[in-house]
Amino acid sequence: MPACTVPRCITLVGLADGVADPVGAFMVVTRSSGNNPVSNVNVEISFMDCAGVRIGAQQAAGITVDVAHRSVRTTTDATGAARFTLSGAATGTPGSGVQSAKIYADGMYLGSATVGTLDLDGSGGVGLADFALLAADFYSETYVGRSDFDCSGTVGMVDLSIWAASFYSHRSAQSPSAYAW
Ligand SMILES: [Ca+2]
Repeated sequence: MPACTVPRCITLVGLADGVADPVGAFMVVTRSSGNNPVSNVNVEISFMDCAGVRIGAQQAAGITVDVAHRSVRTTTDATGAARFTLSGAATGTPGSGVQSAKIYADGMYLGSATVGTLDLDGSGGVGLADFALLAADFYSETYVGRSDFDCSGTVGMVDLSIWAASFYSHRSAQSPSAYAW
């Protein structure tokens, strides 16, 4: 679809009291060629090519988790927006690279996004064990998408500050209780 808006970065977050950290909110907006919003479009985020990334089995109301296709989906509202805040984590090993998540609207490819994970080891929410992994990514010679929260193409000081803000907010204090994959 022309004139659609897709994120370049997706950040998987932890939870607090069972609610996914709102810092991870993003949306895909679908518009017609006449630039009008299109409602009831099925928007799917595919993580099939995102090695080292896992998604919480239980997401917010309205978001369907498709285990077989390693994707999540929801439909656009009256403003053409499909809204997501996804709980998830890295597997603890570096994986997923640049623009690895693929975004589709009613099966049509719209674009792709880099996937960051604030909870890098997938347990205990966002904590100091994750910071150790983040620091390793920061010093790594190899690009690591999971720690590139601003999807700049490198892991730098901005990413460290984004992670620290999450840590101190305590809104990602829990990891998902179960993972879809
Ligand atoms: Ca953790």
